[in-house]
Amino acid sequence: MATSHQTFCRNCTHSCGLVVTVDEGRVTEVKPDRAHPITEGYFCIKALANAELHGGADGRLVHSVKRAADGTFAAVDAFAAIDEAGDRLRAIVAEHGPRAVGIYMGTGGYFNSLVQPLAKSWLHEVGSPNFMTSSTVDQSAGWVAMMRMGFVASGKPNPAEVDALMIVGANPLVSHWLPAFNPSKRLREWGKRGQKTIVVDPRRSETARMADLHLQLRPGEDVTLFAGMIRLLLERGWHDRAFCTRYVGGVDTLARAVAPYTPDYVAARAGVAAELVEEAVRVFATSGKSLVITGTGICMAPRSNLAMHLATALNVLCGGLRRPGDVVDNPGVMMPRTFTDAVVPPQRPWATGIQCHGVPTGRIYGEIPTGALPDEILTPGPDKIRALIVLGGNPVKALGQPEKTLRAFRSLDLLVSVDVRLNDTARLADYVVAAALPMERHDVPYIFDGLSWASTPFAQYAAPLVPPPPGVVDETLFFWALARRMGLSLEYRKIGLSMSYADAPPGHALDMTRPPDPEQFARLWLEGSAVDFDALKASPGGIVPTLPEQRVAAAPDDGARLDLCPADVTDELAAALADRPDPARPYRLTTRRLLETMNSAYRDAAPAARRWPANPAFMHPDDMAAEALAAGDRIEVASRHGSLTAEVRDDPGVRRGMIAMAHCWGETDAAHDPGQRRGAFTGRLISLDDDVEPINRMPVQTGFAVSIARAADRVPA
Ligand SMILES: Nc1nc2c(c(=O)[nH]1)N[C@H]1C(S)=C(S)[C@@H](COP(=O)(O)OP(=O)(O)OC[C@H]3O[C@@H](n4cnc5c(=O)[nH]c(N)nc54)[C@H](O)[C@@H]3O)O[C@H]1N2
Ligand SMILES: Nc1nc2c(c(=O)[nH]1)N[C@H]1C(S)=C(S)[C@@H](COP(=O)(O)OP(=O)(O)OC[C@H]3O[C@@H](n4cnc5c(=O)[nH]c(N)nc54)[C@H](O)[C@@H]3O)O[C@H]1N2
Ligand code: SF4
Ligand SMILES: [Mo]
Repeated sequence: MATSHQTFCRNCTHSCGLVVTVDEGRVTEVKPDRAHPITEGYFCIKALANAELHGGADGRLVHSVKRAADGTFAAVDAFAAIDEAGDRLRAIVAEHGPRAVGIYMGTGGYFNSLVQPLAKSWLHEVGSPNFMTSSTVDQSAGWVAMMRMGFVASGKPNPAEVDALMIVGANPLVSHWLPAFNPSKRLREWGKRGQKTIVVDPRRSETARMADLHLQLRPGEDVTLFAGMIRLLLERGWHDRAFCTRYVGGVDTLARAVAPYTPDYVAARAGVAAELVEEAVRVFATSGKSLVITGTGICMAPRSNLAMHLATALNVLCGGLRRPGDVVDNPGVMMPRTFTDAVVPPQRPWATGIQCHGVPTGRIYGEIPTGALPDEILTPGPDKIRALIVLGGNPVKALGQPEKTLRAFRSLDLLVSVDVRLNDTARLADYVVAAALPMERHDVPYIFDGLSWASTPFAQYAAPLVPPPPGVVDETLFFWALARRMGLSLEYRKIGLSMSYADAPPGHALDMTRPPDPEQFARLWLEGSAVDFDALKASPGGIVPTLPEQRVAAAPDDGARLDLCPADVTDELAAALADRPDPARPYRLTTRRLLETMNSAYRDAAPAARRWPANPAFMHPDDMAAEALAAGDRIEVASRHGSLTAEVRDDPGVRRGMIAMAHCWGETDAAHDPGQRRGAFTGRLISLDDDVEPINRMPVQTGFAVSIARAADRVPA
C-alpha cells in the first residue's frame, strides 16, 4: 500500500520540504510540501531528479566496487571493501605517519549532516590535519576576508529586513544560494515593501532581471568596481561614521589605497558607466539599512580574496551588520548561539598553524585548502598525502587542470570514494563504497540552522523512508567500520559547518564493539537544541519552536577594531593597477549554474538530459554576428593553459566580450570523449600553479581571458 511522508530535500542549502510517496519500499512520487513552514510548497526540478536516482536511474551505485590491476571494477561487499581499505590505511600510517592520510568532503558530504562529525573524529584519531572540503574551492575568499579584516560577532542582518540589498556574483533564483527561501517570491515581496536591490553580475541573470539596478561589469573586474565604489563612498561621506568609529580601523589607509580607482578609471576598466556606479553607491549607502551578499561569481574571479575584502569593506563602511539591541530572528535551533557586538580582531591561522608541505600556506578554518591537494600529493617529502578518502565529492572535476589533478590522484597509494555514483573521481579509486541516498537515511537540515537569512527558527528530522539496496552502506557506518578495523575509537562531537574537531565541545565516545544504529547520531545531534529529538521525530513536517526573544548584547569596548586595510591588501590593490588585458585573448570566460544540474551531479537525470545534452557556450548575439557564428556552431575556447570545444548558444543577457559556461561538464580525461559532444570541461582552461590565490589556493574559475575560434565541425540542429 502506498504511504506518503513529509521529509526534506538534501540537494542544496534550501532543504525544501517534500512529501514523498512510498510504495513497496520504493519512492514513487515526490511533491513539494505545502504545509512546510519554511519553504511553503516551493521546490525545484532537482528534487525530481533525486527521486529518479532513488529509482536506480542516473548511474546510481547499488553495490560497492573494487578496482583490479587492469583497471576494471568488480562488485565487492561493502564491509569487505571497508576492511581491506582499513588494513591498507593502517599500513600506510604505520610506514609514513598520519599526515599521509586525508579526507576530501564535497557537497554530497555536506548534505549529510550526521556524517561530518564522524569523518572529523576518524581523521582526528588517525592524527592527520588533512581535512579538505569543497568550501575552499567555493567561497573561501569570504573566510580570508573575515580573517584578514576581523569580524563583528553580531553577524549580518537578515536580507528580509534591509532597505538596500546588493547581490554580488550570485544568482539565487537558479542556485538557491542565499538570500531567501523561494527567492523570486521573497525578492518581489521585499521590493513591494520598498527594498532596493542592486545586482553585480556580468550577465543579466534571472536575479539581475528582478533588480532595481544592475551593474553589468566586465567579468573579473570586481576589484576595480568595489575599489571605485569605496573611493566614491568615502569621498561623498556616505559611510556610517558612527559605526566606523566604534568598530572599524584602517579607513584612511583604505581611502589612500583606493585613490587611483577614479570614476573614469573604473568606467573604462570595469565597463560600468560612472553615473550608474554613483547611483548604486548612493542607493546602497543612503537608503537605510544595507547589506552586501556574495556568491561564487566574485569568489572565483582573479584576485578573489581582494575582491571579497573590498565587498566586505563596503558592507562594513555602510554599517551592514547587526547592532546592539537588534533582535536576532533566528539564533539557531539545533545549535543555539548568543550574539554580542564584540570585535574579533584579525587572525591569520594559515601563517601560524600547521603548514602545507607542497605549497606555501596553511590551514584556514581547520581545513587544508583543496587547491593545494594536488601539490600535497605530488610533492615528495615525509608529509606527502598518499591515501585519500573522498566523501560525496568529485575533486578532479571541481578543481580543474586535469593533467595535474589526474596525475596526482593516479599516484595515490590508496583512493577510496564514498559516493552514490561512479563519478570522475570514483573511477580512479581503488574502492568505491556505495552510499545510502537521502530517503534511505536519517538527517537534520543543520546546514541553515541559524543562518541570518533563515529568519524563522526551524528544525526537522528526516527518517529513512525506504530500505537501502543490500549493497549500500550508511556513511556513518562507513567511518565506524573503518575505525573499528583500524583499532581506533570514535567520539561523536556536535560539529557545525567549518568548525574544527579540536574546537568542538567534547562529545560521546562510541561503542566500537557493536555497529551503531545511525538514528543515534540524529539524537546526539539534537542534544543541547531548543527542540527535543523525540518531539521532532513525532512531527515529520518539522517544528517551529518559540524561542525567547534574543537581542544582540553590547560588549564592552576593548579597543579591538576591524582592519579594513592590512598591508597585503594595500599591496594587492597597487598590484591590481598593473593588470593588463591580454590582446591575444579578447574574451573572458565566466562560470554560471544551470537549474537542472548540481555541479557534476544530475547531468544524466531526465531534467538535465532533456534540456542540456551538453553545456553550451553562451555568447552575446552581436559577438556571434561579429565572429560570423550561428547558434549550434562549435567553437574552440582557448586560455593560456588549455582549450575546449563547445556549442554556441545566443544569450542577449551576457555582456559582450564574454563566454558563459557551466562547470563540471564533459570528460576530465579528454581521451574519453575527444569530440566533447557530451559537454566541455571548463577546468581544462585553468591552472592550479599560476592562477591561484595566495592563502586559500583558490583557482581562478571565472573572469579570465580566452580566445575563440570556429571549431572544424558543425552540429546538425
Ligand atoms: N569552473 C568551476 N569550477 C567549480 C565551480 C564553478 O562554479 N566553476 N564551483 C565550485 C564549487 S562552488 C563547488 S562546491 C565544487 C563542487 O565540488 P564537489 O562537491 O567535489 O563536486 P560535486 O559534483 O558537487 O560532487 C558531489 C558528489 O556527491 C555525490 N552525492 C550526492 N548525494 C550523495 C550522498 O547522499 N552521499 C554521498 N556520499 N555522495 C553523494 C554525487 O554523486 C557527486 O559525485 O566545484 C567547484 N568547481
Ligand atoms: N542548480 C544548481 N544549483 C546549485 C548548484 C548547481 O551546480 N546547480 N551548486 C550549488 C553550489 S555548490 C553553490 S556554491 C551555489 C553557488 O551559488 P551562486 O554563487 O549563486 O552560483 P551561480 O548561479 O553560478 O551564480 C554566480 C553568478 O556569478 C556571475 N559571475 C560570473 N563571473 C563573475 C564575475 O567575475 N564577477 C561577478 N560579480 N559575477 C560573476 C555569473 O554570471 C552568475 O550569475 O549554488 C548551489 N546551487
Ligand atoms: S534542489 Fe531544489 S528542491 Fe532540493 S532543496 Fe534545492 S531548491 Fe529545494
Ligand atoms: Mo559550492
